[in-house]
Amino acid sequence: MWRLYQHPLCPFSRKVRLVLAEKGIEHELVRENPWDQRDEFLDMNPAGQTPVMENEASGLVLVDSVAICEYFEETVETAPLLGWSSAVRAEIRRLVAWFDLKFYAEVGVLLLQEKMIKRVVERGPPDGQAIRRCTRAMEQHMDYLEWLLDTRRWLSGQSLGLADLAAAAHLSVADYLDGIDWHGHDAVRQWYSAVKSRPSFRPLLADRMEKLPPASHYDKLDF
Ligand SMILES: N[C@@H](CCC(=O)N[C@@H](CS)C(=O)NCC(=O)O)C(=O)O
Repeated sequence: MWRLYQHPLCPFSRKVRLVLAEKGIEHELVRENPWDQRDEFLDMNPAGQTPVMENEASGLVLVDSVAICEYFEETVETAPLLGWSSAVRAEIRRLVAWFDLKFYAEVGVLLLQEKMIKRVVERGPPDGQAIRRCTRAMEQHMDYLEWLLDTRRWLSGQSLGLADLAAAAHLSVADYLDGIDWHGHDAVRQWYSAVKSRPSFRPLLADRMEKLPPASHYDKLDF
């Protein structure tokens, strides 16, 4: 049995949860607050970041969401998520990196810092300037997604792939924290609603962070 050390509002953990669910890999969730820096957790991942996966039987430990997703893509044939050609795989990897690096740095980490860490851990007020910066960046990312989805059914082409799961995982955290203005982004809304309707997404919509309820539309399929 696999164990996934994860945080409910960690987009990288959410991406891995979606991959595991799409591929039907049995696992147990273990709640980890990265800011606690537990010794046992640092022993598995000295970087102190979620997600981490551990196989109880073999003792194998996998660290980093990209490494974890690619491990399961290589070892489990069900529901291939990386595409059928080198060109498609390159495009999927580009988009996964876009969300994991660019979106997270410009939007995700700021929202988490201002709306989760400050409220739940540090008990301080959010910084208005940081929120405004993040709102502007979010608008640009939504425009870019809208442009991509103008010509594509899914982000990397005609079928759902890892790019969709990565993007939806990151957006779902921003949406939980009420960081997305959906007005004027109908193509993105339609695409997100399609990902949101998948059985793999349901556990994420049911997940709650204590002392931090989600935006009221967060778990609605029609939002
Ligand atoms: N490249 C890593 C990034 C993971 C990451 O940044 N996780 C965040 C939580 S969403 C974390 O643990 N932050 C705590 C820290 O960086 O100290 C991955 O893809 O897994």
